[in-house]
Amino acid sequence: MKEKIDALLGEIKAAQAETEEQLEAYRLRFIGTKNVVKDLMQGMRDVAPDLRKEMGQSLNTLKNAAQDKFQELVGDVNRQKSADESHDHVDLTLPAAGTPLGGVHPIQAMEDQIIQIFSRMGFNVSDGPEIEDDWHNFTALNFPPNHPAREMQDTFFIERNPDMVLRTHTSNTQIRVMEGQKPPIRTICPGRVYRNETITARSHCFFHQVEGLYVDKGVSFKDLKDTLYHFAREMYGKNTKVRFRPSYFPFTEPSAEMDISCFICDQKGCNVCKYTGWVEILGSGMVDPNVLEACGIDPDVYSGFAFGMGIERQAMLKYQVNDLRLFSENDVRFLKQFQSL
Ligand code: 2NM
Repeated sequence: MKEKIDALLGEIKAAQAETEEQLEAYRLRFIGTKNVVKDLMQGMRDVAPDLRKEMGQSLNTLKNAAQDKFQELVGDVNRQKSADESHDHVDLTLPAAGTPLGGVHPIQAMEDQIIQIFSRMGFNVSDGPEIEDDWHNFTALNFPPNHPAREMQDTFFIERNPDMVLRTHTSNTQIRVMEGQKPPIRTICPGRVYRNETITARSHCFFHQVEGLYVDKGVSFKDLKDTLYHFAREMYGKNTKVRFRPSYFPFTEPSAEMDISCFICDQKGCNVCKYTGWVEILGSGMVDPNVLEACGIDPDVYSGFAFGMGIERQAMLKYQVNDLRLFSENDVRFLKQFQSL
């Protein structure tokens, strides 16, 4: 009897079940109505009386071991079953879900396109600081000491140093280029600029600009018109017409604003051109001799033209966006519409 009990204990210890069938086989052998432990209990009658107590305790241990193991195997089989079931939901024949891709921001796409067009005409790209001193943002650009643009309402000043401002245009970079390089200079300066304005659908406290500068011997107003006419046709199509209107900037003389024929309605009249057939896209002019001189370039030898355009303004026209704030709020419902750019 003792050997049989030991053998069954060993068998219980080694028992495993992965399937319901294996579990049922174990149950029938050790737990069911006609199980092997019960068989041994029947045999107790033939055990010598002085050994009965010991055998009885061994049989109890065997019975408990059989039941504990059964609980363990039930747990194993259930875990296996739920693992199998969760795999049933995976359809391995389905195509992969695909990784969501970002897109280029419309302002960046517009800026890239402008840079491309001027690169092909021999312009390089220059970069400069957004926190600038008074000299590079105003004085070297021929702003008189009391010019309204220098006022608090228009310009953000750095509190700890009233000589420093957030640049109000990227012309600061053109000044730095002229101070540091000898003509011929052909460069464009894209970047963020700041104006102290109330945020509305039509104005923001920051926006983006591309400014351009060409300085060499004999640069004329004709060069300005040719260059900007070419830009307009590259950007807005071969049939684009342009017109120049006299204007005023402290840093250019003469100055002109350029309109293009409305690319939305082809000059038939629409909302975008306010039924005039024309839309303004940039300001320009011949660099004032005072500006060249301030940068150490002799205005008797060299001349230049410059221009500046707002990127948001052009993006609003091109994509008919009616609220400037959309460009800086990063709402994916807005940005997703430009994913193909
Ligand atoms: C504009 C319009 C006209 C301009 C002038 C200069 C510099 F530095 F050469 F004087 N940079 N950019 C300029 C000229 C900018 O923006 C509407």
